[in-house]
Amino acid sequence: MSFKKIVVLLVFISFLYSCESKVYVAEIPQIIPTPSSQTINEGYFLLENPIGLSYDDTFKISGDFLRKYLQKGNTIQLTDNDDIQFLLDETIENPEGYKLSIQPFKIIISAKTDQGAFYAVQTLRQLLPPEFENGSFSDISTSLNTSKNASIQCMTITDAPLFQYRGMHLDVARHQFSVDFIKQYIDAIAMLKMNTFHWHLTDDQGWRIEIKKYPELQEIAAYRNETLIGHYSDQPHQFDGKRYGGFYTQEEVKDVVAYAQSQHVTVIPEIEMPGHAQAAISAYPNLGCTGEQVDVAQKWGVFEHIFCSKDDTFDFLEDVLDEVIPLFPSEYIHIGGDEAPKTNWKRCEQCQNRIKTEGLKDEHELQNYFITRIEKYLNSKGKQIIGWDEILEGGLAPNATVMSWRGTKGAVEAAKQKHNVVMTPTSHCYFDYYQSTNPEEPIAIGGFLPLEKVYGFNPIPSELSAEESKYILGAQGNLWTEYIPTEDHVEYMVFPRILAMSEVVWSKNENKDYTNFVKRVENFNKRLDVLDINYANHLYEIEGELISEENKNYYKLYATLEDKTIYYTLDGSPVNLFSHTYTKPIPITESTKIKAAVFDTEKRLGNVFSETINYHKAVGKKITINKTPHKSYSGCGPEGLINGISGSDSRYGDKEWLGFWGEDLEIVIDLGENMDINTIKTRFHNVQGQWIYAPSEIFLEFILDDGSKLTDKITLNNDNSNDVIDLDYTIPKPKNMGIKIKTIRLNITNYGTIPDGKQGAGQKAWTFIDEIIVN
Ligand code: NAG
Repeated sequence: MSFKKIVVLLVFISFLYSCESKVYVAEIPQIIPTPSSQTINEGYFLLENPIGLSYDDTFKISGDFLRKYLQKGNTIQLTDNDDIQFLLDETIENPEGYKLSIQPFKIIISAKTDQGAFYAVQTLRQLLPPEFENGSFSDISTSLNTSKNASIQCMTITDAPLFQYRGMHLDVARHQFSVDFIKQYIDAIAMLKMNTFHWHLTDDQGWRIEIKKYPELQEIAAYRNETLIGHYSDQPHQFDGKRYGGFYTQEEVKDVVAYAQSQHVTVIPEIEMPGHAQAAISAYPNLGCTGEQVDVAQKWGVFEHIFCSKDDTFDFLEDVLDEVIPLFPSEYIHIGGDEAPKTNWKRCEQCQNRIKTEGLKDEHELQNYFITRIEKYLNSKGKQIIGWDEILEGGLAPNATVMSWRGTKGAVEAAKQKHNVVMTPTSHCYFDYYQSTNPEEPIAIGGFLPLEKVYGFNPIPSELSAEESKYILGAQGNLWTEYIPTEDHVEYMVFPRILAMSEVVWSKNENKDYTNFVKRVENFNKRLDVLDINYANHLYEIEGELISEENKNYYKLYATLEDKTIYYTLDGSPVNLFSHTYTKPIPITESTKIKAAVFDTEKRLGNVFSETINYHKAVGKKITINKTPHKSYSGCGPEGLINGISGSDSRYGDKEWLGFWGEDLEIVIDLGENMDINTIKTRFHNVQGQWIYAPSEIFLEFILDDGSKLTDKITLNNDNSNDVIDLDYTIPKPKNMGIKIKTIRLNITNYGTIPDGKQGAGQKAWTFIDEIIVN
């Protein structure tokens, strides 16, 4: 210890003693993702110039990263002493694990690999004041006065990831983002100890990677003439009339890949096949089955122009892969495989010939032939393939890794066949879905994936045994960008959900706790502010639920952050600091409009929560459904269908809607007493692009007070593009005859297997049902 340091220590100790009220009580640091174990020790490491940093080539990437990080803003003078020291520790089991020991005059980073040490550095980074992020922490000599800020609490952290694959995906085909932004995206991935960037480079709406042998990919496939304005469901479709596009040159790709390597992030490129290929086919029509000249797609969805299975296509794809392979050191190449309608293959002579000569059963086996042939080629070049779970269709290519996105069924199937799996189910990993029910949210594709749901994701499907679970490599957050044209908007969709995902893939289940997590998010947001990263902030929003106890109904409010005070009104009037303070569930006896918000001592912190309870005759009564809602869309349970609250029009995943996959339903509402009932209303979601189809037929049965029954059959017109289909039924009663009803039964027939020519053809349709309003 240098003489100077001893003096500093003495000054510091006398400072602490001189102002007792300032004695600092150590808190567990607010690190995201939360480490495996952290122990607080006495004392501080003072950030005091000069600071020694020493490491050798074993820790080149992590050491260089820390050096650069500390030198932002030029406040810290680094020497090559060993105040901060990197040690090789072969006893650490997990190659990505590390130990970080903060001592009064030393910081020791121990790891078995540079990557492990890199994650220690990311933890250390979060122990420093946020201002270090942009070098605006200007005066480290102030450390003596602000022990909490510029000195680090002594502690020991031992840490390692739960999963080896920790990914984030970005679609640059629907909208493209600058190289600088892609690097910032990689920065965020690395900061959160994630290690994979899945770069979705080609799709129907644009081909974004330079392939020198095929110049028309750059000239034609990289540009679309115009783009759909607003949401796909807005009718009629309107277009902006502006040419849109661009591509990354191979030099830019190399630059991005090298940048990612300098942060221990692997870049997996995705070249989509055989579907989502319309951009490529627009440049080289011969690659399709019909030879037709098609445009680069200008709207979103699934397109029938897919790669033909003729040899010319394979020649093209092999040439493309020959240029892609040397750019990406990654073991994996993602070959897409999703959403390939077989319409053209069915009527294509060459594809039908291929089916015959290869002895294939049908077009699904042809899909398998396609993927397996590409896999063989890539394996021969030392690469492995990953594909979306449709690659299970017609048999799985021998060495393929499956990316399970349509729920977890694909994952279970693949793991049971001893194939590796990466989990990205739409229900928990699609960051293009809405994250709040707030009507002011920017437009999103649909769905509903709030922070808490991401946080609660367990990548291991419950159907798997411990042995089979080993095939689950990890999980990934996906960002499809149909509705995300700007970089700010990308950040908004990604943050804070990426924070939750980082903890899903890194932290042990027993260390996870949502209440504690959101507090850490609140703290982390300060770092994002300094980093100038845009994020959605729904931390100060409120949630509510109707509860029924002993035949009485109450409304319960919850704040995301438990330490905040909720104020509310019940007459729809604006909420302010003079409104009621919420202390216990509010009795509800009539239709009510609740407004509520979280305030600190002087101002409102978040958006105003507003909920309308439409008090109808079934509210709080008994309801049973013969099927359990799908676990990803179980809302607030069957009771949610008679809680007086309707779901939002666009967010079928909110807690008021219930989702069932391919099942017929019987719903019984027991009113408990005979009532005069005239109408039954409900709604079904019908967003066919997401395989949600309103049912065509519903049978209604009413049991009257004398035990007799009234029945009726209702036919719904679901063959249109309305997102929501209403059922609005008035009970036909003979004139002047009052009838009393005690039980209502609805038998809802699922739409069935989705027919050819419709989105999701061949799949089971989803049924989504909202509030059943009885009056
Ligand atoms: C799916 C498509 C994707 C689209 C996204 C939107 C996969 C594997 N495929 O329909 O092209 O952008 O959903 O959420 O996700």
